Amino acid sequence: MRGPLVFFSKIDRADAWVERLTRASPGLEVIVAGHDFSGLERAHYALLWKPPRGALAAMPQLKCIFSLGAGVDHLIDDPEFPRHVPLARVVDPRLTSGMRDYVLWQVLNLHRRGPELAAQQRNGVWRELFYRPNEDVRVGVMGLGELGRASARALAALGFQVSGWSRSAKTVEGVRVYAGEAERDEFLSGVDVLVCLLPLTAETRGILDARALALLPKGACLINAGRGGHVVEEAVLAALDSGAIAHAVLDVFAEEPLPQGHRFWAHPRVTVTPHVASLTDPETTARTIGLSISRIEAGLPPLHPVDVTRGY
Ligand code: NDP
Ligand code: OXD
Repeated sequence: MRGPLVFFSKIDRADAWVERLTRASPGLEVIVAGHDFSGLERAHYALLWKPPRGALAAMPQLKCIFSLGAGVDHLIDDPEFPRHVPLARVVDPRLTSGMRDYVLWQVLNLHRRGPELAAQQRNGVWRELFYRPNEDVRVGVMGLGELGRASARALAALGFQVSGWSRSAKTVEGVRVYAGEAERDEFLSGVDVLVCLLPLTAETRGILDARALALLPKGACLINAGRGGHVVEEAVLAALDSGAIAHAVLDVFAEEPLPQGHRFWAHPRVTVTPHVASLTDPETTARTIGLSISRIEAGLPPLHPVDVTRGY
């Protein structure tokens, strides 16, 4: 007997998700949870984005937990996360193309000196700003997973010199690849624009600290669309203030929403976007979740399972 799916997200449209989920899984009971998770003991499935701590412990009969995003740190950081329950994440062509486009947009904007041109316009200044050929610009992508690989390939197709870094060795056409701790410093020291698309795990938290930023060539730019916890905020601000880093594009933050008055908001060389680099599409994702539920009911694992021990 298939029990209900509990949906929780403070930012996504619950009505749209309920409609898509019930279309993808006819007969599935979907319960939209508020902040109080009591009374949900019957749940067999949970689809969650940043649930309150302890929420998962209130659902002891779960057969699978679905992250409403590609990242799962918002779930497994909960000390009460039930590690014996299968966990699945979003892997979806629309999420991937959304991120690819964000990375292309931000890299091109930095390369073509968009922030400086915008400042010139604000000040009524007409001055030609020159830019280098794409082939002379080195872009490095940290994380060569679903999102990193697609972004790296698209950057290479535009003619940039692209490198990538991941935990295990990879082959990505047109991309110079580095792997593991041993090759991280060499990777960082050869990038003019660094794009972070890592998952947040015990190993990657704070990975972009003062030491790592100091390895980048002077005047390099940073784009962080992974998680806020990847950067040490004070180190980024210090590198910007000293000119070691020319510009930082930040989509994700240690605290979201980014608190009012935070220095990132008004820093002239920081671009802030509100965690919109790519968005989960309810239509396609609900279909995948429907397939996963059918698989689980048939005794199979869900699609796109997460290795909880590894953290991604
Ligand atoms: P994947 O799991 O497909 O890829 C993760 C990549 O990171 C892999 O290449 C992996 O290496 C690498 N990696 C993990 N740990 C380490 C480590 N310790 N050292 C070096 N490399 C490491 O994830 P996705 O590409 O699907 O997503 C990446 C992240 O993007 C998400 O976890 C999320 O935080 C963020 N995201 C942000 C969004 C936004 O709107 N800002 C939207 C969607 C996702 P290996 O290949 O060897 O396993
Ligand atoms: C995700 C995100 O993990 O939106 O999908 O950050």
